[in-house]
Amino acid sequence: PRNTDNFDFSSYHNLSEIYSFHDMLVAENPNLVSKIVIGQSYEDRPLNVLKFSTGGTNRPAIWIDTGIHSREWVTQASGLWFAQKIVTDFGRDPKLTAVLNQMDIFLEIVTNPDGYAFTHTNSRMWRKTRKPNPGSLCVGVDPNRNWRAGFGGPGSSGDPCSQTYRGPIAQSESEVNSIVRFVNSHNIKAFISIHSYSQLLMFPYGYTRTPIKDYTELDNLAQKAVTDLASLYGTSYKFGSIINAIYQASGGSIDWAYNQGIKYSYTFELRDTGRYGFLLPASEIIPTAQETWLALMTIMDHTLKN
Ligand code: ING
Ligand code: ZN
Repeated sequence: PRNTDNFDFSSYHNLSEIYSFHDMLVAENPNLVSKIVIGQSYEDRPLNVLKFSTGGTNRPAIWIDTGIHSREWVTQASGLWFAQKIVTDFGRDPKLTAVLNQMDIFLEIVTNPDGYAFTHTNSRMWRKTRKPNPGSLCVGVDPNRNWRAGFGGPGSSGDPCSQTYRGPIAQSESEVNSIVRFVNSHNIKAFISIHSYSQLLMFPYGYTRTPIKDYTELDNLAQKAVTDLASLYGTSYKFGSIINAIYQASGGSIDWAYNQGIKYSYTFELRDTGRYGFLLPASEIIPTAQETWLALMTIMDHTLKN
């Protein structure tokens, strides 16, 4: 497609198609959208972040990432749909317009581009980064065990061949460290990281059973968000802290974000509950993105008002 109106959101796209989409969206909406390259991946691909902003300097902002695990294709596909939704709803939807009148939204659609390219060319089920591990034939680090939040603890592995290999040190992965540097130099109020699958909305912690200070507020907001999500197609989500809702996991991004002082730190597991798993049919992309958007709006609206 030569413009985003002809972009097919109901099918899965490769990396070059997604990167062209970024540039088309910026070209078509220069007063709202810009592209920031926050770093380079291990294989030297740009780490692109879309910035949606109506002006100001260092405004309070919402961070959303999709595709940190490359095989979770419905997440990158939903990220594309969110990007288009923001430009079409700005000035029309009062809630989103209110958010953008005071806050910026940062959206990293392909958070693990090397892995994503590899899922198209070599191995559909690739999850990790593509950095070689010295002394091992196994490649890659789990970019959601690599953050400095309980790094090295239970629910992560020291084995380079494991799907949850944490890496040699916290933030060893460029894909992770680039976000760390970006977030630390911006005014982020909500940090939302999107995975699939399992239909869950979770908040910190994953590395410890100690409840967060804001447990009640985040639990109540999660409940409201999943209720709003279900209002569209009846999709049922569970919610709770990571360690209670799914399993213990150390070195995860939202635990790090919360400990940096970003109160509204959430992670989604999108459709489905296992029938198709990571291989979700493309016919479910748009409904998944639409219902997820309702939950995102609930979180963004609450962030704006608090
Ligand atoms: N699930 C997440 C994982 O990294 C998760 C669950 C989210 C753990 C946030 C810790 C923090 O294991 C998938 N499907 O990747
Ligand atoms: Zn994941």
